Amino acid sequence: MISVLTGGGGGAKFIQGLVACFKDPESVAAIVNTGDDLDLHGLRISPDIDSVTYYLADKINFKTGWGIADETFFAMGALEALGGESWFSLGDKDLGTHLYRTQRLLQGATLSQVTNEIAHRLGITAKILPMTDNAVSTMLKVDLDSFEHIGLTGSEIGFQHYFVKYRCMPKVLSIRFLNADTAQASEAVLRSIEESELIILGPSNPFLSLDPILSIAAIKDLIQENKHKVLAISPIVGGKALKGPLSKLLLELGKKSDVLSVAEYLKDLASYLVIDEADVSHSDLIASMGYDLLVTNTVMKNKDDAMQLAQFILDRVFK
Ligand code: FO1
Repeated sequence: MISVLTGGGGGAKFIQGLVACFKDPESVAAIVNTGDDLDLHGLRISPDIDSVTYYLADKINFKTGWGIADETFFAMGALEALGGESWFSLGDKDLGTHLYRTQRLLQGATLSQVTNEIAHRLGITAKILPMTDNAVSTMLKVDLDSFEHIGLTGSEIGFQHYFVKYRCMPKVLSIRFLNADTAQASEAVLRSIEESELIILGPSNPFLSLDPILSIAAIKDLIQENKHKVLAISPIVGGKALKGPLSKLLLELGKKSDVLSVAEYLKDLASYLVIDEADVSHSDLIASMGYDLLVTNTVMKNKDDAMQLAQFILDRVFK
């Protein structure tokens, strides 16, 4: 059993490669960030769950890392023509997922149950586990003078407003996870961590994809108790994040945009760290933090790259 904590496109892409390395995909569990989730147009949208689902169903729009391939946006076009909110692009096929999830939640199903129903319907046997069935929201306190906006009063915005509406332009002052203190980790998540021979922190943004998951105390405690079997994959390569705001965020949070900052940040959680060949010069410093260091190509341009990275990890850890 292998559990992967994931958020964003990078983590989901890696999971597709990892699952492809197994003849029994049900031995892989994705523990997915739901801090990005939002209510929009009366629909409950869970972007990181959908990215993992679409990757594992081979339906993903590989170019963006979210949404469905060969998508159309007629519904959004019609909404826009009416002057409705259209900053968050929901494809016509993707809307089917949000309609189904919202309908099932209204009928009293949990997010875990709905996620499992959708995965099953799409022929996915790997486990896709929301970090919690409660609503936890990633909120960012930003410098209102650092970006163009109309009429924002408070300086705290939700993740999707930061990431999509304002295109990560706001200067981030701090991040918090609303309701994390009362949210319950799903039993399936805790069980999967306990039963796993290896727990992987995916190549995801530590602050925006991993921290929401770890903001649930029971999960963070269990990860730290099992640190000896935790492996992290650096989301930074050669001082840059392959996608998303991680580099900018590191600088705004007073850190350097390099693999050392990530290694420092994760050192109480993981015993292994996988870094890219581009960062091999940092090996000694990282090893001095106590990591068992693995160096390989971590840039996943396609599914084969993701499979190679996953197989490299499996070969080294289960040697
Ligand atoms: N990301 C964007 O940059 N622009 C969008 O319009 C957008 C729409 C969208 C719709 C559904 C969905 O599941 C994801 C979507 N994303 C979009 C990505 C989303 O912001 C994710 O949270 C990121 O992948 C980071 O986790």
